[in-house]
Amino acid sequence: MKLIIQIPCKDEAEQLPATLADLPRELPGFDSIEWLVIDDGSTDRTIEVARAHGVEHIVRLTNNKGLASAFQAGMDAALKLGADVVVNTDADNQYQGADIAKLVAPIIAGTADMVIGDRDVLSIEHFSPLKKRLQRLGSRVVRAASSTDVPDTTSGFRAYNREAALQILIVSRFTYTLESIIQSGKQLIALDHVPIRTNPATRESRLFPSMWSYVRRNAVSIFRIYTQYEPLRVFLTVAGVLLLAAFGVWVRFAVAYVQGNGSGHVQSLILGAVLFNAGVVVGALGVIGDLLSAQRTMIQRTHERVRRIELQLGVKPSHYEALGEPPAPAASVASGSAPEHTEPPTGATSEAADS
Ligand SMILES: Nc1nc2c(ncn2[C@@H]2O[C@H](COP(=O)(O)OP(=O)(O)O)[C@@H](O)[C@H]2O)c(=O)[nH]1
Ligand SMILES: [Mg+2]
Repeated sequence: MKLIIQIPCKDEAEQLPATLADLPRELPGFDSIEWLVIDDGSTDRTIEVARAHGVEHIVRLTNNKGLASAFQAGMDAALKLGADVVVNTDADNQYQGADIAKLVAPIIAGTADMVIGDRDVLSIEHFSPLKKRLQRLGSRVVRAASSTDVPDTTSGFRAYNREAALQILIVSRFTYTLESIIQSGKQLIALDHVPIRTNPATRESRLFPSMWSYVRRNAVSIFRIYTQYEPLRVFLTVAGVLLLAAFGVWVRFAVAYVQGNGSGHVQSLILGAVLFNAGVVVGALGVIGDLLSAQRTMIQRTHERVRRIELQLGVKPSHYEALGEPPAPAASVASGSAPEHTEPPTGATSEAADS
């Protein structure tokens, strides 16, 4: 069994040494533990620092793609590097390396495909009371949307087995934490959570420069992801409200009409018609959304199978730099997570190897 611990990084040269020093190199149940840093267009010495501290694998995105894209690139690479279990942790030493044993335990026991570290948000000292309340509210919404019981939905400290890693396909560019939970709730991925500890904050969050941006981005993400997965429910609810309002206004007109004052309430008649039309249109959007959602499920299943085939074929990870290897030639780093040739272009590689 191989465990790969992946760390998405954007300009983390300062924090990375302490984070890496805390990571385990041996754990019961694993023959090997390797580290993978996904460098998301850092402009500092993140890569050199990672190398100097023993990171075996680097996925180097050419420019800043955002945490969700980096996470997805990391999962893809970890699978192709032969990981049986992938653990994701943050570069800022927020989580304690010793807790990785707790994270992987349910996976080794075969009782979960994906395990989320629960920080017990209420007990984190550097979170303001408002942030704690928002966290709890957000987590409640995600639990309802995903039909799961994950207490800490924005935790980045997680373990995935191969099946979970193969199935999860993040579309959102900004957050993977919420989408992966909602997706797991809808797919054949068994979720579990374990209590974990956190270290005092080493710096401010880079993902959320302010409380307002935290609320706005998470609220928008939850709404968009929920609508992607449950379009019929969302749109039909809105359509129901509009139709109900339309009938309410029409009843008002009908009462006035019966009382002989119909001409004084023509506005109600028109407003009712407008609301009715809007309700029908929104309902139709729900039906279209539902069809798209079914398409998405099909595409996702196809994608999962493509991944399995890629692994069998031995396709190499994209944007990948192994220890001691020269940087990948430009031609092979140009295309997102698209499959690549199993052999790097020979000319460029041998030239680089000679030098
Ligand atoms: N790939 C990628 N990772 C990022 C980016 N911004 C932050 N991160 C990483 O995401 C993790 C969490 O970031 P952090 O600033 O600690 O946010 P927090 O989770 O709110 O504390 C760290 O490992 C960061 O290096 C980014 O733009 N791209
Ligand atoms: Mg942090």
